[in-house]
Amino acid sequence: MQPFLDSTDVLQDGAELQQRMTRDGYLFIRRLLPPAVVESLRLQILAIARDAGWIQAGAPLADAIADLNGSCVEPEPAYMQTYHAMYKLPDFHAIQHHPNLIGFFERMLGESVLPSPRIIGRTMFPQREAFTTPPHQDFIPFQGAADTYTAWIPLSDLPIELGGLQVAAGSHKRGVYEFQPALGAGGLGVLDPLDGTWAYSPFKQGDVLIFHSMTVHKGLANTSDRLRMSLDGRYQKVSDPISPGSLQPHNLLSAWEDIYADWPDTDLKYYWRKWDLKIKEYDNSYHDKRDQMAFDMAAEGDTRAISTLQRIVVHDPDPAKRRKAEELLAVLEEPADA
Ligand SMILES: O=C(O)CCC(=O)C(=O)O
Repeated sequence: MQPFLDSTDVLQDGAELQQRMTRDGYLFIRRLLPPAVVESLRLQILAIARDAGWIQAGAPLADAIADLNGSCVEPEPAYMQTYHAMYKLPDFHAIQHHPNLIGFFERMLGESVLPSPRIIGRTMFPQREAFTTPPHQDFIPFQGAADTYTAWIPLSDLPIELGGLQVAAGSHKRGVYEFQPALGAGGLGVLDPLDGTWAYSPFKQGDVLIFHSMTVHKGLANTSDRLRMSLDGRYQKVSDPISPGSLQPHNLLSAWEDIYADWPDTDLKYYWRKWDLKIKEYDNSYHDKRDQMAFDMAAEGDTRAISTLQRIVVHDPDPAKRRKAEELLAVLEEPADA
């Protein structure tokens, strides 16, 4: 595996950032965010994780030593309940608007930038390697403009045992790849192994990995004894279209009114309403295909369908489809190392 190309030295050069993004489909910037800003948010999130029983009570909070009795994965109800409390933190959202991030995207895109309200937080328990994020393209879940970019922000240093994220350099030039249901975030995996293209480096707190919505990327397993926490936020030109779902909270179980209920007065609330955004309807065909494949695989006893079925149960508007997913989940066993 090759190390990330480090673009920290061209951070102020918008044309060079755009050129490298066009060529490689990703940019890796050391200390794009001040570590103190990231650490402050991490400790707030960890306090919620401790209250949920995700962290060993006797160990220092900052060490984030996992309590495996609390182990869960998105979108299981136990995970979503705690995630909801994290999602209500104002700093969870404010970090996406940090001037260093906005300035970076303005230079690269050459115009005003829209941070997508649907920011995502992830907690990866150790010893759930089967649920490591499979290779995928963010275009399928997010859609809107293909020229949408993800900023992946680890909340701590990530030495290799904590895992992290890998990107397939140059993979953004070939449209949407063939996929099938897979365990882990998103519930689908790209079939092409993309051998020889994978890039990864250990992260330091404050480092940010940015990639195009068509760039294939995947998780690296957390083999440590600690929780791995990260955020991923999306950015695009204000003038480009966005899908309705990108304007909704990621946890979906609540509305913005609920998330904002205890916030002080801040212009971060509903910040996107100041623009006259172009809305582009979501194309459900990718998820319809994924879901049908998951039903077929589950009927054969294939446990790789589990994450897709869990997503149907939580998110699908069709009660018959939700019921079918529940029935299939009830008879599928989790993979042994999960
Ligand atoms: O953090 C992860 O494991 C997955 C993140 C991801 O896939 C993303 O940011 O699009």
